[in-house]
Amino acid sequence: KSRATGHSYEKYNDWDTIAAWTADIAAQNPDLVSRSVIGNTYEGRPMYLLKVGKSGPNKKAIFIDCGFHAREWISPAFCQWFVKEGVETYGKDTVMTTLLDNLDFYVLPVVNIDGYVYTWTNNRMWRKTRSKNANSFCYGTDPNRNFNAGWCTTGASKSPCAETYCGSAPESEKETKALADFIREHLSTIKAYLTIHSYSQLLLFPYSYTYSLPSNYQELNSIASAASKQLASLYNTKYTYGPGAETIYPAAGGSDDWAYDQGVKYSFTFELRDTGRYGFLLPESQIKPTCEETLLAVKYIANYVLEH
Ligand code: ING
Ligand code: ZN
Repeated sequence: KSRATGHSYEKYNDWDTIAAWTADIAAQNPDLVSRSVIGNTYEGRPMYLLKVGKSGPNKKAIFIDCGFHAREWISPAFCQWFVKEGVETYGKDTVMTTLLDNLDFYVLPVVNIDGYVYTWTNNRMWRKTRSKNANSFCYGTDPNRNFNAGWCTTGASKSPCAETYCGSAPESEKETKALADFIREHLSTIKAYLTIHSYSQLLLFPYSYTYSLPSNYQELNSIASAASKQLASLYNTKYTYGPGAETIYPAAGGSDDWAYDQGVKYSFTFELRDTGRYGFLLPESQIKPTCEETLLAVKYIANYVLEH
């Protein structure tokens, strides 16, 4: 039975509601979902990770994270939606059943929890973490400039007051360190890395820190093309896809580039709806259609990874 937490898949949920939801969905689906903690945030909040899949031997895994950037509220909404779809359609939808029988999905519903809380309480447009910076009155590091992938060489700032501050060192943030540690510890099983941002309707893949193309560029490009086509099949939402540097802007220290260079050869950044009309303030009425179309793209990529 669900608790009276006020959780809704078609609303933006605050952190306490999401945290309670992670406990509930795991308790209600013990054969499909388990919860762990991969670390604590700067302000001390536990970083809950959901493992979604039927237990079995030697399973490949796909890592999906949401909520890198605090103000991109549609992103955590998608991670919640994805887990819901898994538990509700397992045994009914043949594709989802095959995916969960043969793969494990590690879903991190909110990476930057402190920042997310801050967008609910103080500043709806906050992007960064909430760590204190030495010798500055400004707070926070951009978690997507804080990974060890050409760290702070392009499209990032060394100024603690900048929105793209790369931090004092790679993985200086407790949140990025916890995520990176988890991926390093599970590199033998993790075959794909998906990180969900908004907005712009883009499907990006490496590299963003350099204009050089990844070794499997052609494969990534054709996966992105097919996934975008799947996504558009529902509501005709148009996505642009390609390597980050040329498709959006050069930017070093991103998690997708880092995961790729660790050997996770299917690494993608989604930039969900819209293209700017509402931007980060995407109305709740668009949560369901956005999540449904995105799910088609994610299922396509997961199925590709399963078969390759
Ligand atoms: N966009 C991403 C950002 O962090 C990105 C784009 C993707 C940069 C991958 C680097 C690597 O700026 C948003 N909206 O956050
Ligand atoms: Zn973002």
